Amino acid sequence: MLIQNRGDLTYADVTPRGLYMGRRNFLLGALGTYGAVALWKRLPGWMAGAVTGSVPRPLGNLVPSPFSTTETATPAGYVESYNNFYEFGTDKADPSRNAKNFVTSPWTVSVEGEVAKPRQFSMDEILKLAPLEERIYRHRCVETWSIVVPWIGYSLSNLIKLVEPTSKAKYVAFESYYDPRQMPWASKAGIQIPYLEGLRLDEAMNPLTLLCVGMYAETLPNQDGAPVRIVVPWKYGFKSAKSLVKIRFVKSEPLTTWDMFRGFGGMPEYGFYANVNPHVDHPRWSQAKEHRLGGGLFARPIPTLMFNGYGDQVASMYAGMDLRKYF
Ligand SMILES: Nc1nc2c(c(=O)[nH]1)N[C@H]1C(S)=C(S)[C@@H](COP(=O)(O)O)O[C@H]1N2
Ligand SMILES: [Mo]
Repeated sequence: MLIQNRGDLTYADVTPRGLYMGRRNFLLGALGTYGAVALWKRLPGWMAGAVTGSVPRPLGNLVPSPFSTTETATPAGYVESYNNFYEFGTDKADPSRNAKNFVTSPWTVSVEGEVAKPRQFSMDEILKLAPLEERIYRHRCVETWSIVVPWIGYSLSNLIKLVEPTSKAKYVAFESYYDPRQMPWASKAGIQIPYLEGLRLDEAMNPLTLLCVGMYAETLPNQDGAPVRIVVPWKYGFKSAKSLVKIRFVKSEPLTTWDMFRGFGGMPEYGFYANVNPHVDHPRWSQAKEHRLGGGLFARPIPTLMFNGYGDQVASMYAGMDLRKYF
């Protein structure tokens, strides 16, 4: 079994009841909650699967995090059904449908490059490497939608310290899983696959950078990056590589999928840093405002905050840098 439920603290113990019920409310909001739950339990498996994707397992012993926002979490249904995961299709609804049978066990993450102690981690090792925290983060996609997610994981720095980066390690490159047999949509995605991302070493060491193994008190659904992904809350969503298989420490800025991408007329559209910044627009749209998923059909866009509101913890890493040039 991939996941061991190591405690008896349930999600309901650490999370308000209303949030815990979010997924069912989203799916069946028109019905009363009790009726909805009763109906949910009767749904044939294929119907339930069509909406939620894989069947995540509960994760116990979650420690609350001082880095959590007090904002209300987005109902899980949105976070599980409106995704970017180009390996499983480019439409937001594709990953929840196409990743259903994605095989994520057994799984290993290889950590290599400029480190004194390169090694492979099994998923069991990753799950036990540090206490699992629930971190409620704002999460901002470059396409102007945003969500608030109770992610589960711990600071990536815990893993980085174990492998002991050498003095030559200045950047960290992340590589996502790619299997053309399981991900036949990837070849038509129009971007470089395997999905490559990267951070500067200090960004990767920042306590906010999360090695993420779950959300909403359960393991990650396939479409959200099972079994392990990165979450970088002050950057646009594309920096958060899903379904990680390789972490490589390198001397110079690594090539990434989106800074290699060329849009209309051969124009670059995405930079390496990708810090959330309301003052630097995307070539095709303004980045000044965002739409909170789950806010209802008539909700107004809300102003986007510099560094997605995490400036106190991260702004000093960019002191003296021109963030229009290094966007
Ligand atoms: N491997 C991989 N990782 C990926 C992507 C992808 O297409 N492939 N999309 C990125 C983008 S653009 C966003 S906004 C987030 C979305 O994460 P979510 O679906 O869990 O909200 O995943 C990021 N990580
Ligand atoms: Mo995104």
